Amino acid sequence: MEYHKICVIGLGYIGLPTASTFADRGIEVVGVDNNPEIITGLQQGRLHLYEPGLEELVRRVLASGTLRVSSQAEPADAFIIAVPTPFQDGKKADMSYVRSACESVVPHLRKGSLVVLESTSPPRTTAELAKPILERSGLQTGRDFLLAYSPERVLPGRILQELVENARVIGGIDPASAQAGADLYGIIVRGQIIQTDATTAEMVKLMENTYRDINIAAANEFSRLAERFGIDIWEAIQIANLHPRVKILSPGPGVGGHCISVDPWFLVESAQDITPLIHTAREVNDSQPAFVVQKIQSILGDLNGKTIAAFGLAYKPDVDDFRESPAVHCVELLQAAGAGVQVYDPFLKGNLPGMRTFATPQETVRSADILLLLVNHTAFRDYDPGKIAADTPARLVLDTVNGWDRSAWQKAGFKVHRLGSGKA
Ligand code: SAJ
Repeated sequence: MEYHKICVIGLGYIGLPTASTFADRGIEVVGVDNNPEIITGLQQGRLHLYEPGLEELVRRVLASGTLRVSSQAEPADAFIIAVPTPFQDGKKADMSYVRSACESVVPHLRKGSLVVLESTSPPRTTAELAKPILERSGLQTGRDFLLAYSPERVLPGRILQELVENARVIGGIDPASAQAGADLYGIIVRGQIIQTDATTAEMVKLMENTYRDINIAAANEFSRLAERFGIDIWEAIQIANLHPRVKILSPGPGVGGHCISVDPWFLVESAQDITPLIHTAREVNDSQPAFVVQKIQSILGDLNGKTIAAFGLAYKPDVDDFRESPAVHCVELLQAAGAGVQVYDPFLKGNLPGMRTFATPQETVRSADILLLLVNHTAFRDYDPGKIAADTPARLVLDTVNGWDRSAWQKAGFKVHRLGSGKA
């Protein structure tokens, strides 16, 4: 199938890079978002999110005219739906954005059009939610239009490369839809394109993120055991990973972001009775911030009146995304325990509600009792502990991500504690 015009619905972390990458191949792309601020900003060349290389790409395709942005969907050869699927209280997927995106396509659907859902969704969403809504157009799936599910699997921070290089799975509601999806993504993808059915593609995406969540939960539980048994988890994992069939991920203050900390719940919600492992892994990772707080209490005692200088609020290194961030959760728990927390994150523009943020590391460490490393941002790793020591009365460090060189900080006069290290 040939594609001359594509309509991408949702211009967030996935939709905007996807729309721009297609536009960069010379395809006419209309990017649609229902947030007027996003549309106005993009029309003026301003992006609402940070991703390496994206701003330059978006400006280029807007200037060349291959990408247009709009608040309304329009007829196209293919529609790509890339809207969020957050979870609501009670850990249930909020499918309202997917529902309204499908509804917005209905008036523009034509015979022969392809619709692809990219949003991470509970199993059977394409068949049981998207299909009936799209058929309100009077057209029938398979006979009149094509429908597929193709999960985005790109890593924030590497989105533009991974969009093109990663293997891409296309799950069709029928084989013709899978083939049409493969033709569409063949325009931009250099990695392998695998065709399957829609529900398998939905499961693949959820399994990948769930597998990672369970692996990190194991690492977090190992870090607790390491403290109990007086060993260093970072050393132990490094050694264990020399085994050719072992790849344990890293412990840390918890698992955040809008993907791994959310997606496993879609499986638990869909089949509560047969998912105890997935459920427990989520609970282990969600309880990790409380474990960090306990560790600080074991170092400082009562936190009332204590000042903590916390480094990092983002959900992971070198991103400007603070959603479901375990670092934010750690700070909130420390505040609830009576500590004053002074926070610094170079990726934060403006402020986050309830956080006392500072513009420089120097101001952040002033009057602190302890320095707490919560996110392994590259910029933090480059700190000179000698210079920091001159700006703070603190002589204690808790590193939750193994980001700071212990001996360098010790040389500068700090007593260094590390999450998962029970070694004296
Ligand atoms: N984390 C750890 N230990 C680790 C690795 C990560 O504690 O060893 C934490 C991070 O700090 C972060 C969270 O886990 O808080 C998630 O970070 P991540 O880098 O593992 O993943 P995401 O959420 O940024 O992106 C994931 C990716 N999925 C997989 O690697 C299987 C990405 O490919 C997906 O496209 C993305 O989810 C998504 O959109 O679903």
